[in-house]
Amino acid sequence: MYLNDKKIAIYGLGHIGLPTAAILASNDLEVIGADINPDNVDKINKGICSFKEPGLDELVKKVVENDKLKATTDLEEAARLADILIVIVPTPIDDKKNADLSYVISACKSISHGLNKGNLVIIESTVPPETGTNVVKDILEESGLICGKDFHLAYSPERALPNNTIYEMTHNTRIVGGYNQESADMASQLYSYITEGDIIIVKNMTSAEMVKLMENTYRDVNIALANEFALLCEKIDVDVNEVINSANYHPRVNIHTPGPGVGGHCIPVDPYFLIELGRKYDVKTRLLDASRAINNYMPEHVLELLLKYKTDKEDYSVGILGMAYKGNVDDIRESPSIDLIKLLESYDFDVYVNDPHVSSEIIESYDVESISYPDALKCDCVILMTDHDLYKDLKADMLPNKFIISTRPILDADEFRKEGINFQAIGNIYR
Ligand code: SAJ
Repeated sequence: MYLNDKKIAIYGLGHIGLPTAAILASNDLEVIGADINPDNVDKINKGICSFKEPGLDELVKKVVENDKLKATTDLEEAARLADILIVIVPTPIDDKKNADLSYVISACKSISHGLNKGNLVIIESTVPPETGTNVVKDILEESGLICGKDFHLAYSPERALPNNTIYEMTHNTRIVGGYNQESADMASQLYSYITEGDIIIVKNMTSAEMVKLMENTYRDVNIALANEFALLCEKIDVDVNEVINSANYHPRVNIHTPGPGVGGHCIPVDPYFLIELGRKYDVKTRLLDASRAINNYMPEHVLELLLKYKTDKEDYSVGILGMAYKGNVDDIRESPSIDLIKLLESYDFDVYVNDPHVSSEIIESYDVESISYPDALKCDCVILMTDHDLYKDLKADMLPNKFIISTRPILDADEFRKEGINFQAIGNIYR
């Protein structure tokens, strides 16, 4: 195995980079974690993980204690020392909804200053198609080395669900696309070392970049379809989740779940990379545009339900259950709750937010008051935005003001309605 005695540098020690570094280090490989955030680097070198991910704390602590993982802010030194260099930095979108490649470019520039002959560079960050061939390759060749000859370059997208990252990283299929066959073979050898899943080598790097974007865009489009079904079901005597669950018994139907919008740093972001590709090559992305518009509208729809079914009471209070973008995570990136909070600013409601996974400091940085779960339930209107496990035990007698808007299918509407609760839900309106 060519990996023996090879050093691996991981650029970006976030939700994917840190688990990747820890898993590689736990396979007896020497790993250098390179990150621009000194606090993050200090914490990791003390064996501390700065975000919640089951099993990761223990893994990081173990590999740091065994001297298999060491973090640094010296990105160029990491490149000089490493044989294999993996870039796993964020690729957000800018205010024009275009990919912001600044982190990828910055990491690659650091790498090019320390690149050595025989090195293998792998990009894992989600990027627009052709980034590897049109952006990364040129930056790395600023080292004076020739791609495909002096060093190797490949692309392999991460696929890991938060809260299950370690298992998925060591079991899911990996897609690999190389600048050339040798690059692809070297990258697939590395991944076969850490995952029991299959390694699928596709035609080239651009193909692998496209696979990732298609996976997440598939989800965004199908969530938009579920949301549009919900909007239709609100006009008739139907519970959208009952009919979706029933339709999904069809062996070839997999309708997703309606919700208050699409959050996270992947699913609502990645489709814009394909929309950008469409603009670049003058291809109309009608479905992708429409799906993004539907999902972006859903927080507004939650507000419409509030305005339609609220009472005219003075000093009306709204208690939002959940700041995180989805259940049982502490991540608020692109969260629909943030969109709803911004929409509520135009009204004179007293807005409170409860979230057992998100700190009060973070919640209150959005100019709302963080509140306990019991106190949130005392608000004139309670809005369930995030499907945290904590909220699944909510009962009718816990709602003194008898009005709730549920955006997630974790409560039984009939149970609440027979107790006289004004229970309004996305896709299931109570008349
Ligand atoms: N959502 C719905 N209805 C659904 C499914 C999701 O409204 O049927 C909402 C969720 O509430 C959330 C958003 O969509 O707000 C996205 O949730 P998600 O579970 O579909 O996906 P993420 O954001 O957790 O996606 C992660 C990503 N990986 C990482 O964040 C490290 C993504 O790249 C993966 O493809 C995805 O997990 C996965 O499913 O593996």
